[in-house]
Amino acid sequence: MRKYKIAVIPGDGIGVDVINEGLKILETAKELHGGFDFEYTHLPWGCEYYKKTGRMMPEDGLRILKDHEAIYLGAVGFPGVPDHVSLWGLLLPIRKEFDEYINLRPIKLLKGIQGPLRKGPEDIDFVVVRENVEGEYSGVGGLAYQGTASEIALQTNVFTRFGTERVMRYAFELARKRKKKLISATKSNALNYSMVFWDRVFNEVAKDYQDVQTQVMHVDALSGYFILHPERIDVVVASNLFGDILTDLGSAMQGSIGIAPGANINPERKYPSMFEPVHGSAPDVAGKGIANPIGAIWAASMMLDFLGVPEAAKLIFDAMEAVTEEGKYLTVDLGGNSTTQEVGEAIRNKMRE
Ligand code: GGG
Repeated sequence: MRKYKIAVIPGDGIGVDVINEGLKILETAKELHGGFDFEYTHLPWGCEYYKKTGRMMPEDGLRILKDHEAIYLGAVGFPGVPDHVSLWGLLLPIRKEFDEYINLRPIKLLKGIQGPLRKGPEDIDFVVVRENVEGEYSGVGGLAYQGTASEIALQTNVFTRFGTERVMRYAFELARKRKKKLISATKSNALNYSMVFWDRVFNEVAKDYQDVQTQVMHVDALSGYFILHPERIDVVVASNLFGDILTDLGSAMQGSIGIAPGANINPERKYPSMFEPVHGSAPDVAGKGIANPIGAIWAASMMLDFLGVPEAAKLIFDAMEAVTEEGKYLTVDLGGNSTTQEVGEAIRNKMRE
């Protein structure tokens, strides 16, 4: 029996509710599929932990996580702790330390969900490959002359050849397995060093993938293209910031940010990869039991796929989509009135059918 060591960090706000449902789904998948088991390490890290200790995770937190095959994360951030402190205290160090340089975010309209565009599930089905450890989120910068009229803030974008090339290659390989179409999100007309470099590396790597049809689009124009012609999109490769923004737009196209999953992957499997819903902790909804668990459940499905049990991943995905298609159990963000637990239970029941 294969046993997977999973570190579970529900984090803050609705993270706790949705990860709870995700864990129940994982248990059902294990029971129905058979042949694998989980060993969970439950880690109560996040803003509450910060309020008690002054840290989002213990000093040896990354060492503790390293001993796992995957990390299942809910959400980070809560009033009382500045957002940049919570993000840089937990989520971003994990991505960087474990070289999770691919952030994979499927933008797929599930059956039964209307979405804000007049498009069907066959029209919205693409993937954004976001560079996840450098670029605009490299954390390099500084403040000077604070509190004076001359105050300045610098935030440096770091694009390395190594980091840029590897994310491009990953995106080309993914496109090869799909419809062989890849769009690179750029802004090289204004960002005359970083994005000119990004374009140059993209065009160089493209020479090794002549079978993949490529397009280079400025990120502002690409945002409009998402809305107007999603059916023409297959795979998008984007820098850290552009990918973050584009995938929030994509999640709205999916009908709700509550649905969207994300996988932070170290493709070499040298370190644990991390799976999370795209949404944050939503303090306004926290504790009400109405958060949509689908993003977290879909992330659990992506985790099983990554761990090497694609049939169990598909069992979860199909059940999830059967529930949205039926439309009987939906949370408030999708126009329903079901609770987080009711949606989770409906998905587990579908898995058993
Ligand atoms: N689900 C994890 C979470 O809380 N994400 C909120 C967030 O601000 N994420 C930023 C990012 O993905 O870079």
